[in-house]
Amino acid sequence: MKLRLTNPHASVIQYMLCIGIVPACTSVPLRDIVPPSNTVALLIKDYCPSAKNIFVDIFTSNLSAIWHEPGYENDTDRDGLSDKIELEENVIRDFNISATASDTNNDGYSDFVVVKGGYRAFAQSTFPTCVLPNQDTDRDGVSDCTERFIRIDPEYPDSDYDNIIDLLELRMGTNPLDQNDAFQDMDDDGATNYDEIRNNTPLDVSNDDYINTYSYQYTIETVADKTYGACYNIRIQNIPLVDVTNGNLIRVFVLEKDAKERMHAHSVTLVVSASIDLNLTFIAHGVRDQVIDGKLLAYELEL
Ligand SMILES: [Ca+2]
Ligand SMILES: [Ca+2]
Ligand SMILES: [Ca+2]
Ligand SMILES: [Ca+2]
Repeated sequence: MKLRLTNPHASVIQYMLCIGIVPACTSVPLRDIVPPSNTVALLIKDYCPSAKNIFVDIFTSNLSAIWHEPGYENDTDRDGLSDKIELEENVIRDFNISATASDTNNDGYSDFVVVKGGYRAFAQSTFPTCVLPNQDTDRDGVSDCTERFIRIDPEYPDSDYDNIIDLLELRMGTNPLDQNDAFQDMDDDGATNYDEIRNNTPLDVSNDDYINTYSYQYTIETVADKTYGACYNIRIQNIPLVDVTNGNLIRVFVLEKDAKERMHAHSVTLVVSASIDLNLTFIAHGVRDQVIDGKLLAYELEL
């Protein structure tokens, strides 16, 4: 069941209301505690913020997976909708989407926008023309076309100034236009929405031993002082992989603020085959919006 709102921010507000194909914000029995069968770690060595910028925080997301009650589910096309949702016959029929294409009708607006906004197939032809579907001016992982369409800021990675970038608010279920929701605790489990997004735990199911096995672990070490700020070694451990055919795409966002307190987002993207059978640590040197191809194993590994 979908609730269709007429408010111009409807598609944004709906995220927060947990409205979707599944019942909203309910508690359901959890699976037996089985830790992820495979995890990877990423060590970012010698990350130095741009001159005069200060390091704010780091966020990680395996874009090939998404929490969808009751578990951590595959998202083969990395659009923020689980395969489970996108393989439901009524959803395919109503929304004209698929589990293997993030933008099934190729109009520049992802299946996520279509489903979360409640735009059924007949309504999608009314969307504004998107000329540059891959343009992402603020580097927050959400295209300019989409940001304009859902009325968030395409030129600023954190539209509501709560230090969580727009992509992760959309994927995880907070409202990218509500500055107050970051430090609320939607599921009353003692972890703020901010911490849940940072650590990869669901906002609408109380954390328990099963969920905690999926929680990222961060270690941030200051390695050198510079005239303006410091440099860091950042280790992210326990990044769970899922078994998808096209590899897991893991993106780590590093947020900086400049002297005028403006936020800037940079990222490291790691593409790693789900078939690797070791718990590896990949190493990135700095954060330069680089992509590391974990299929080739042609980069530095810490074993
Ligand atoms: Ca999907
Ligand atoms: Ca963007
Ligand atoms: Ca935000
Ligand atoms: Ca919580």
